[in-house]
Amino acid sequence: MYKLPNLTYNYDALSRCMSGETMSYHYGKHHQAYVDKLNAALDANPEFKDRTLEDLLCNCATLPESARKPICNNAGGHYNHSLFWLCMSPNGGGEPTGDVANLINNRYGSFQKFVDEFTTKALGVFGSGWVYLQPNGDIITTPNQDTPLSIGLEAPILCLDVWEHAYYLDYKNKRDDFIKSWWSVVDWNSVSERLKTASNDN
Ligand code: MN3
Repeated sequence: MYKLPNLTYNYDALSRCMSGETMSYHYGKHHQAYVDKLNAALDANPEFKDRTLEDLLCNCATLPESARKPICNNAGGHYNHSLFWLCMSPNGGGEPTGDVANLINNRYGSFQKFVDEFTTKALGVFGSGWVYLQPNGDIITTPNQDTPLSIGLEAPILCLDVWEHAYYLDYKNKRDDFIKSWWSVVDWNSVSERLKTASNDN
């Protein structure tokens, strides 16, 4: 049985970017719904119950047609949101240092150019989807709740939810204002930990 991951901060702890109301709906209702529907999909397809979340996502294409959508969409929603909460902290913001700074500067020239590129991609997501920074420095997007794993890529080290439910209560239709303020809560320490894990795995 999948469960919501514990948050390491209160609902209103990120209020310089997202209100407590948004957090409580986003985590308590939207993320919870992906967890509940994933569990229901696995109840209906018990032969996949002992697979890990990552294994399900990496092998979406091989799941039988009837199980694929309910398992992959909801496993993706659970995976994406679990990562999203880790990418933010009340102590976040500022600029990365160390290996993350090197990755970004080598690839984009400066932190600001990286922010501009990530923002452009985030604004370019048509409808609902996600933006990711990959361990190799690529910035990629997925539609809906697809994940990098489900398209054969490595686990991302940073992600941003650009579904309307992530910002509509606080910013209405202004996705650009949401993205601008999101940088003030990004937890670069957690990004750095994931980059280390990715380098060790390779
Ligand atoms: Mn969401």
